[in-house]
Amino acid sequence: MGVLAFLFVRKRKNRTMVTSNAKLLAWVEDVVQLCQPARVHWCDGTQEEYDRLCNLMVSAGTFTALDKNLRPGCFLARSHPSDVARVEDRTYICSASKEEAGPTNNWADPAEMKEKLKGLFRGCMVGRTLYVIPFAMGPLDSPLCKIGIELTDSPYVVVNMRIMTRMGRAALEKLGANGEFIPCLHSVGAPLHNGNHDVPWPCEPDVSKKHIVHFPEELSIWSYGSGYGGNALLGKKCLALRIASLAARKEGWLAEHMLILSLTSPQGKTYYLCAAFPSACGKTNLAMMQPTLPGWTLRCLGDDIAWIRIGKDGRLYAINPETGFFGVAPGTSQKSNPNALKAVARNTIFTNVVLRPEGDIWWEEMGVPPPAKGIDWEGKEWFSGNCRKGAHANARFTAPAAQCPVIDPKWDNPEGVPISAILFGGRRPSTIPLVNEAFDWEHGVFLGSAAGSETTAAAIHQAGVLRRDPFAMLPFCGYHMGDYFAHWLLLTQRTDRAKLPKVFFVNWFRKSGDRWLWPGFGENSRVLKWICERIEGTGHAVETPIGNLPAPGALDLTGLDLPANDAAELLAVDTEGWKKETRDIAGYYAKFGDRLPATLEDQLRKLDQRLNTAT
Ligand code: GTP
Ligand code: SPV
Ligand code: MN
Repeated sequence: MGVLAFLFVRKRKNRTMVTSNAKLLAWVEDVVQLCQPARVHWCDGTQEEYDRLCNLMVSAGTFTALDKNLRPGCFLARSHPSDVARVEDRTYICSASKEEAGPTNNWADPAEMKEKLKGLFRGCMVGRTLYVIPFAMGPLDSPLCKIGIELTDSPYVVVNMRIMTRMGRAALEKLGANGEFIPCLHSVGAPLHNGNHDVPWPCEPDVSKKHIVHFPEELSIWSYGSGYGGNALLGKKCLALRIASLAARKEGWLAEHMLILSLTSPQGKTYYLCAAFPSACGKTNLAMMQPTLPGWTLRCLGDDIAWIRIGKDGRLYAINPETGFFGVAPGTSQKSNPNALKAVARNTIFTNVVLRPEGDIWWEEMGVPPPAKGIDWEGKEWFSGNCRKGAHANARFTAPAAQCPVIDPKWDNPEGVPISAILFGGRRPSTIPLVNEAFDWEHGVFLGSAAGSETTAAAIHQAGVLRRDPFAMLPFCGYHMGDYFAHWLLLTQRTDRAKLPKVFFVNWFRKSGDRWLWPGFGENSRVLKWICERIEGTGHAVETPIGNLPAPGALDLTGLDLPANDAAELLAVDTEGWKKETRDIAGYYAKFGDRLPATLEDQLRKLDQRLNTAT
């Protein structure tokens, strides 16, 4: 027997000990044949394994261990400059027909794409270890829990997945001998041929070769060429949003790009809220915000993804399928998000931030002075006053959710929490008011479908351009967006409409020139208070052509130094701006053709009429 064949038998033996799931064993075998890794490692999810992989990455130069006193258990990674954010242009939904993927997704013929991917994956793990990562999205005993298996050649992915998901032996046990799993194949696309030295951040630097591909028919994911964030941590956007949205449509639930929070009033009543804002538009910040209004307590249940189903009582219940935060670092400060700062005090992985000489980290608008001299995200010497930014705009931290000081006691409740309000939002420097309540469910779905936002650094594209980002799901919906709207509208038939949450649209990002009109962050508690009062039926509103806005004096601005003109502008109906908005929405809706639900067309027509009667 040759050495290789011998190794193989040993490995196979090892594998049968780990699981008896024949489908999983066969798939791993196929991937080993295709990708030709040097070794296979089945992840058990233990602390010991995590520590070993972190140390391995320190030796390889991928990780820098931070100072044990300043940041215990923390590491810094610097990615390749070509690999710093999600690649939306390289992300595909390969449904049987282009029509099913719809006008908002990149599509390619599934058979052709599979062939292309096989070409890319052939031999792509030479010289590397293939890690088998069993993981669960959602509490293991939740009715919504889904099992995924990620096969990756990146130890960085393994340790991040351990923070972000319920990873390891328990997930494999839940899968059992005959359970179903979502196959998630990932490679950084950088084989290590004979004696090639590894680099700190292996990836495929040619962006045109990166591929993030979803196959809706077989519910599988293939990701090639990137090691960063949502491109590589496949439980997150690929599984928990794109693939889950397909499952949700079929099974009658919702997979959403939403935070989940609880808010308790001074009277002791608790409300659960979900909010969908596009990437880098404030979910993590709102999810763990410190209310400035006395007597109000906010707790965090999730900061990025919510899976929502109809409970036995007919209300909507949300769970957070993740167990960690992959949050935007720049801008996180004691003032903006003190709870995030506490969450990243230990056991956290920082990617693309500044390294301080004393072994701590720094980023722009951290609220502490920069180091006189440090190392920037590209590994170059960097000094304060440098015109270059030290941290990448999409630099992130990966931190365990349980470390958030305001984590809600119900955050990993298998049944989830009953939702009283859903918020939509985005970065809108003009026109869109601070807060607007939908008249009813259909109007709420209309507001969500028409949501727009200025683009951010979370994806590789031009930042700061206004684009429609319906339900903050533009890059994350696994099927035709028109059908997705219809799925939302259908909820009135699946449950009693009186049990559905109230819907609001918020905008923290109004500007006057370069200045924010609204202070945001903890002060957003004032808006949440009004929302709770509306849920209770006590808050006052005025009916306007665009929705219900806070009546004069209804928004609690006590103690806030907000100029009266700014307050008025934040809550005014900008009729001309909205007329422009309706024209823009009409143009956007035209993309969906006859898959646009008539209800939404009707909503747009009625809005137009209301605006025209108002003047
Ligand atoms: P993803 O993780 O990409 O989905 O982003 P996110 O929606 O969680 O966004 P996050 O909370 O990380 O905020 C991103 C950026 O928006 C940061 O730079 C914040 O400082 C800024 N931001 C968040 N909330 C507010 C706010 O209320 N007002 C203003 N002006 N900026 C905010
Ligand atoms: C987002 O872009 O919405 C994120 C970061 O939450 S990533 O995980 O990279 O998708
Ligand atoms: Mn996100």
